[in-house]
Amino acid sequence: MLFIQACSNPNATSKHINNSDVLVPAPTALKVGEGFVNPIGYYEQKPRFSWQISAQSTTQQQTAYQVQVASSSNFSDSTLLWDSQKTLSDQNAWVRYQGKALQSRQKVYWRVRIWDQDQQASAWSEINRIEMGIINNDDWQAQWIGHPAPPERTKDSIIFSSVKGNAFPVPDVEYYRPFYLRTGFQLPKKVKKARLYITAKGVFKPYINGMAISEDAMTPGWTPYHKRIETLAYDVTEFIHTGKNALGVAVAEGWHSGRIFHPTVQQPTLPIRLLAQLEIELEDGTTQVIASDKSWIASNRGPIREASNYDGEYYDANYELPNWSSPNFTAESAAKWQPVLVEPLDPAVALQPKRHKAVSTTTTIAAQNIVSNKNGVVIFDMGQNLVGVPEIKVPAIKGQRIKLRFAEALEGERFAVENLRSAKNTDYYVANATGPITYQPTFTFHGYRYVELSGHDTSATPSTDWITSKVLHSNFNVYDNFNSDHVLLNKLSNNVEWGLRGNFLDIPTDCPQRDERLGWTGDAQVFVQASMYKADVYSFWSAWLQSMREDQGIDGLVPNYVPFRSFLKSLTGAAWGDAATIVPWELYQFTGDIGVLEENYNMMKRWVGYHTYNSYQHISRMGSHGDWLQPFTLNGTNGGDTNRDLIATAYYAHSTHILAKSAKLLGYETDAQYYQKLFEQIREKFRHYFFDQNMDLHALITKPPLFQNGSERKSKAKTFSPVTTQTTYLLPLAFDLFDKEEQLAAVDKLVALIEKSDRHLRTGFLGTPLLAPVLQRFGHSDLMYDLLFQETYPSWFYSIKNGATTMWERWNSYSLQDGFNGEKMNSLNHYAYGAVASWFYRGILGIQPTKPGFKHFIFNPQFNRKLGQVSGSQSTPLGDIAAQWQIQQKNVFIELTVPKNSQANLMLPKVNIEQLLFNGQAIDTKQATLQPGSYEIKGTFKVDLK
Ligand code: RAM
Repeated sequence: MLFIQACSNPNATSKHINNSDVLVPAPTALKVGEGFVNPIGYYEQKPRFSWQISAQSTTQQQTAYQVQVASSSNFSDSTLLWDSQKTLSDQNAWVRYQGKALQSRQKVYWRVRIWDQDQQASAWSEINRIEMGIINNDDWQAQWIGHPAPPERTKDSIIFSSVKGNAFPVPDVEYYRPFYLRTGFQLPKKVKKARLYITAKGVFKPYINGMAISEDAMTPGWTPYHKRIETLAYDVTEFIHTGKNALGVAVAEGWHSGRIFHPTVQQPTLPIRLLAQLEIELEDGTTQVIASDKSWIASNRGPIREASNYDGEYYDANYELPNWSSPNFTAESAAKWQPVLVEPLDPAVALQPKRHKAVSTTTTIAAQNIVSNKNGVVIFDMGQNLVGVPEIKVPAIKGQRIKLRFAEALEGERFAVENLRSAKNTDYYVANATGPITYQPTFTFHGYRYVELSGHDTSATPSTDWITSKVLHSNFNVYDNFNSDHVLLNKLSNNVEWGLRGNFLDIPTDCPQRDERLGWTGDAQVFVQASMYKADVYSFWSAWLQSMREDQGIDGLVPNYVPFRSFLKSLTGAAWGDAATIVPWELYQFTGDIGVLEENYNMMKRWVGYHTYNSYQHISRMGSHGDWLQPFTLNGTNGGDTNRDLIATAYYAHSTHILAKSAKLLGYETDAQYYQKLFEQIREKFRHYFFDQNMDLHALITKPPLFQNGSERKSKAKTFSPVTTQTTYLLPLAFDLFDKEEQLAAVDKLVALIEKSDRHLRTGFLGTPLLAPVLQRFGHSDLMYDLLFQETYPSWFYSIKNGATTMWERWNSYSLQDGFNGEKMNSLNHYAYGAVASWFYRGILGIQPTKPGFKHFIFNPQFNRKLGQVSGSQSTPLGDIAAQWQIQQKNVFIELTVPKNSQANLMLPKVNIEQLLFNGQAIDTKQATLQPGSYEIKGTFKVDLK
């Protein structure tokens, strides 16, 4: 194999370089932690620093770096807090600060320079900043405040009474009434700087001097509130001025106080509270702190009468509170408000800066079409199943109630809402005058494609500009990074993106529309990899992992959903709780950040301990939801036919293997050896316990006893006849549980099963994501293409042929002909089956990481005659990897960009390379290690493409 050194820019003259005369451009793309740029309200006391080699630079590989952190932007000696000095290393990301831990509100400056392959130093980077949030409870002066009305949940709902026709026969919906809080303050001097630190038990929206200070929604988001509540920090300097000012905050129940799941589930009373601290620095250097305390006043007689995540919002304009958040609020108005109720901070509940971006409007979508307008009821089609809120601009009649309902699909022209179960997803607006109104709900979100409007002024002719939708999700960047010449494949990629958007609303949820919307761990572990290809979601996942650590039981149990609420059932299951090992591991593979393994190692280890506790002689007896929603089950259950002990034991082995590898990377040698041995023992046992010599399942398998001491299961049956499924083979093949020869036999069995089902998948949540990696690894990418390109049930394209604009929960959730399939649990926005999108990048496009963080990757596109052209990119800590390929008869044209500080190997087994050009210059090789730069490859196929 040849080693190609990409030639440096021939125009660059080489000369001696000193610091004032640097040719090597400064590093760029400076980031802190999991991707923050100049953060305000930062969370990490020992931040990690990342940068990239400038794309313009002739530097190919970094050989050393120097990071400096200082309390002043002049970096004078006396202000230096940490200087890494010149450190010989190619690491350009996740370099950990080693100075004194940063404290609440501390502001620091940082910069970096690097040395290239010729030991030349770069210029210093631009100076970036970090401003810490309030990191300790003790650093708050504010107290929790709330409305003095009794904290009980109330049932006197104006709108959500008589829940009829739902899957769950329920009493009237209970809710907390939203309320408004305010205070006024006077400033003698000009403002230099102002920060608002704020959070709620519930959800909040802050206003200063009559203006909303941010676009964030549903803040502070959802964490295990009994242990930790995230706080937000805002730069509000612009909103405050000399003289009279006012701070007002509206609050509602959100996840904290609102119901979780359907209303038959008994839930505790958790009142809504606000915590706010406005810190103002005046020009003369004095400071003023406006903190939530007993001087504030509250009103629950404002326009947002009711608000609930599941049920919607009720806005009555007759209750509007003029000037409530501005200094012009009159004493007369104030007299109708009440003094607030005050509670101290609870030392057991940590207040910590939010460690990922808050939810915000990321896109606005206009209604595409009016589907029907009958008897004063208008149905709008947004053209896309989405998650967010509408903004309506509608003619209203005084005193009349405008009603908005939301549905994911129609059945003919019927507005089908049964799959929302008990979630009412209904917004109301009561007009206080006749004429056009504009309204957007504040404290709710809906999953929908269609909007039904009624109660408006029906003398006006509706038009599509009456409704736009504000798409809400955690405010990260979604990449537009995959394209091909195949319409359905592009649509699938797009649907996966919409599934991601819709279910990344502060936490990763199963679905965004019905009375569930929970952080199901199983769904998350199957989708994490695909999500990292599609969006900048590292901080999103890391934040959720913190909640997972907090929700882990003392016995190591990791719940089925995170955040967990103790009043909910369904504690854990294999493959679900295994998110504890799989999510950190996948994040590490993508980023190369050992920090994520460090942070989660203890949780991973305790989870494996829980597995061990639930196993008998290495066979797991942990229950699970099984290969959830497998199509064509023999047993007719949602859990599918794949044997549960086999699933649980495969995951036990897999998690143990991940743990062993993580221990090794972290330098925990004893653990590494112990868990590697344990992995091998489980693996050995797994093969013989479940499979015979022909690699078929044993006809009868003994059930493992339920208890550690070997005593039996309660059930009389001691054995079971297992059913062989595609997932039966996919799990051990993907998790490396077979020896070489066994592998080949197992692959044959798997392929035969797929052939037998007419080249269709028969897999649920667990098996489906493994199809592509397993089939590619064992040389069956063409079969994967067949599965992927099927248009009949069950397949990905089947949903698209039936109008899908998102990923569905079931392979047959809906059909154009029959509408919803009748199952009560049936969402049209579930990301799990979108896991296949990983293969678009890893397989079809061919970018396979071989070292964490894409420090090295293999370029190994899977050509198939179904596709003539594919292009895409992958964002990495080193920069973007971009690739495209195009097939014309027997020829293939490839373009590949290897980012700085990375390397790649070509693997084009089906292709004779005719020409390999680097920056236009011919390179005479067929297989090569490619250095950073852009390459063009021209080849001819050795074989006829399938
Ligand atoms: C459903 C959820 C989720 C799945 C569990 C087992 O309620 O929607 O997707 O993980 O069941």
